[in-house]
Amino acid sequence: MTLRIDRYSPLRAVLFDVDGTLADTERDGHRLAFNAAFEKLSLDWEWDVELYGELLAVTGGKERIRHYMEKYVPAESNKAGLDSWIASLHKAKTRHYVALLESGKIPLRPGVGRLIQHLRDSKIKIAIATTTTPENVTALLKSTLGEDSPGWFDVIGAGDIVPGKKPEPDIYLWVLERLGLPAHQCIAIEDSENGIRASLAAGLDTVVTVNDYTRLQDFSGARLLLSDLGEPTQPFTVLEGDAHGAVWVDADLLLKLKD
Ligand code: XBP
Ligand code: MG
Repeated sequence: MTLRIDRYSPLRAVLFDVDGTLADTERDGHRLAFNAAFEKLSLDWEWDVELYGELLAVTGGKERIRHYMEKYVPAESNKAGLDSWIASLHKAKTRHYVALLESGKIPLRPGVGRLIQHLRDSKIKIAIATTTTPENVTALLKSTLGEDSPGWFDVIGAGDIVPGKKPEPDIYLWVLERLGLPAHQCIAIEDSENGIRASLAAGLDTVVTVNDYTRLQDFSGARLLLSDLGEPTQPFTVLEGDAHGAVWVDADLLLKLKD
């Protein structure tokens, strides 16, 4: 089917979350980078897979470090200059994380590259709405989709540019404003409860693709809950909702979800 996208189309942009949605970046990406930064600063902290899953309740790396300190090393969390200490620890973490991405070890999740290309071909805008640091987004896109791929996105909203990180809707509202589009002409793709709370609060229909850290979370309000975005050779599994007989996500399916 040839899609006719004009200013009245019910679907003019797709807003992608990053961590857990574009790629499985948390367990073998961010977590390892945090641990490498701790080691570099001679801290005897180690975030194992299970503890990291618990810490993911707090979005944003700096916020996550502060939360960990308050809960597990409270004496340390009272020290003077804590904000700048956390900021420099987090800078080291970002350096490790970007190096890890540049080594090409973290691939996109199934269907992500295909859907991004298809939306571009269909003249549907694409955007990013994430709590992660901007350098991380650029490094992930370049290492998976190519050097010029950050330029494919009409808007990239990332990191500390808004006051409230997810589950606050701020980053989605920021991206919508820059796209110049109302929420009802857009759709969000998320992987976590904090993420969908943010997107729904911004008024966005939301498709969720779960991962190992998020599959048991509460996704009430999702238009569709899927294992992943699916590929023609690797169909998705529908966990909740009506996929209208589709086995991979494309613009046709996303448009049907807007009816
Ligand atoms: C997920 C996050 C991020 C990363 C860490 O965000 O909570 O904070 O875990 O990134 P999303 P930073 O799913 O919205 O992309 O350390 O750069 O904050
Ligand atoms: Mg996410």
